[in-house]
Amino acid sequence: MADKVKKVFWEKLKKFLVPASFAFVIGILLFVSLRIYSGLKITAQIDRCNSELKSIAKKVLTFVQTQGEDPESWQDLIKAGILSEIPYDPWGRAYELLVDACKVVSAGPNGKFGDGDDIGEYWIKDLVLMQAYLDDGGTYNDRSDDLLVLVFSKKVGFSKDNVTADDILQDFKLVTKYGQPLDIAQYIPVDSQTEFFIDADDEKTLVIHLPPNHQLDVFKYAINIKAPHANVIMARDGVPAVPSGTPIEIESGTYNKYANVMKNLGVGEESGEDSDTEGGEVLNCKSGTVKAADEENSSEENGLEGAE
Ligand SMILES: [Ca+2]
Ligand SMILES: [Ca+2]
Repeated sequence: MADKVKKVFWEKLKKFLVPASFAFVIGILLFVSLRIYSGLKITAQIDRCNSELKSIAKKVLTFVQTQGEDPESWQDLIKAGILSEIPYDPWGRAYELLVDACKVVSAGPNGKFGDGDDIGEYWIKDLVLMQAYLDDGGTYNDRSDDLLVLVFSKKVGFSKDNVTADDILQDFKLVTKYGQPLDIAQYIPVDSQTEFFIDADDEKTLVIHLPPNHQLDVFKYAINIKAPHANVIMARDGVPAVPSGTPIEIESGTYNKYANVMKNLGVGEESGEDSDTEGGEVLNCKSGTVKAADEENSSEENGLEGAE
């Protein structure tokens, strides 16, 4: 009798257990395949995001090359006919244009900017010295107003406070066209009064007022300057300057682009024409103040003497 009861019990249990475990297994399979599916989906979205970013970065570079300046927003690219609309990432959020970093960024799968899953692409990655030239500052026979003008591939910043022009100059390597290194101190003697500023129009151009006893012009067309090392000059996004493989020739000439600016710094005042020309702005690196070049001729305020 007891056996019969047992048998019936087992029969009933089996009837329950078989479909239950079947459903359980199906459930697990479903769960695993959903996870795989969403993982694959995210991977595909990331791949798409990466390839979109590459194509957008190329378009921004086209803008920079054709317009000669960085775009300020997507609207600039739309106006220029390079983009038809604001680009969106695979998660439906607008890509961001980080102009200082020369980078296009997606907030990534989590939708938040500034963390590890962001995806980005530079249109200009490295900070490289593009051009270097001597500007005679407006007075041909006077070395005291001579300038060394350095044009970089992207906006520059500085990695430490109270950087002096001497720090910057010592960060360069001078070599002859034939590759022989030169002692920079011999040609640009250290002078703590040396002033420098970033051209506020493009923020990529660094202008160094050379000490009056510099010898750089002796070389005329026979000297190269190598891109700086990482310790002082950096790109605005904190990417350190990388030494360029290609030395850049210093052009020697009678550029007067900065004569107006130097006049405002109290240098070379007796030089020729009174320039009320394009009043660019001067960013004084030490005080961090921006000053309109045609504001006034007050050389005391804008800190030539604040150099030490
Ligand atoms: Ca993110
Ligand atoms: Ca001069």
